[in-house]
Amino acid sequence: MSLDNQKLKLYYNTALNLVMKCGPLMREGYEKAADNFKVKSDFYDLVTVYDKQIEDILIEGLQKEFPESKFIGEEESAISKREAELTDDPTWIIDPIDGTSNFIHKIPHCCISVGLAINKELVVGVVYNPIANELYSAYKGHGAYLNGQKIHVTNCANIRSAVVGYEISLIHAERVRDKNVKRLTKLASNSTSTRSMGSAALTLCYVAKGNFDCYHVEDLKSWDIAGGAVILREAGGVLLHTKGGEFNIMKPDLVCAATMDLAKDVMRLIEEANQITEYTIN
Ligand code: 2AM
Ligand code: CA
Repeated sequence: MSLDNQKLKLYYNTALNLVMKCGPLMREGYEKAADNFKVKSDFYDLVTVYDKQIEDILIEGLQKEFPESKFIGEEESAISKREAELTDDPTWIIDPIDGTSNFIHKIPHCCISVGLAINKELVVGVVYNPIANELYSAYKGHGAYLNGQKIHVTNCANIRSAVVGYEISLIHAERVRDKNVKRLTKLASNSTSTRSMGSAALTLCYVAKGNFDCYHVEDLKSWDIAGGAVILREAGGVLLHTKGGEFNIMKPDLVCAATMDLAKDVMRLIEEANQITEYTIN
């Protein structure tokens, strides 16, 4: 299927408008969430209610405008328990609330993330943090924007002068704890600063607009990454598979960086971390 620019722009504008339409609902959930802290089941249910409502609005709106669409969404996948499959059809990859823990705890760093893949290529990305009023957007070949202003990655080419993003909370999962502790230790010891923001989509945008210089994450899902991946690339960033090969949105283990030299530094440190057999914490 060949994709003309006008159609691409229509996909982009429609996604932008729909995502912005969900802003008030997400803000409402953000304000309410803390009131429900004490009751654990409610607290989870509440998040699910907002996640589900936002995803429904997005899917309904996109389906209506583009009946040819397929969808991969965090909520839809949780309900259907089907392993998501990416085909050549236009496929919207949706995370209705990324940064869930931030959302619940009133840390104003959470967002709605939407990516569009056509012929398995990511071509549109919209990431919206309605709490901080930050709307990141991009479509293939047209640059990346924050609230309408063009954004670009830094020119950082060396890990020693880099600000690195890393998800500390992934250490929670025992299966991947050892690898994450080693990699975090290596990257944090060799860079200027390391930050853990709790939203993969927004961290990709932070690299895109030059707050961070690089980010490495594994074991996440397509919807955590899709929207931010387009924004990062359109802002001039490098996006690779952790081992240096081509990035795959359906198994999005990634290194992203402002420059290829920096990406190589990150991959070298990951490799060194993988070789660690013993370490001492003192
Ligand atoms: P979420 O907020 O939608 O759960 C940091 O926590 C990042 O990793 C977030 O983008 C978060 O997405 C994602 N993530 C995915 N699975 C996770 C998990 N099991 N534990 C913590 N974060 C997870
Ligand atoms: Ca997510």
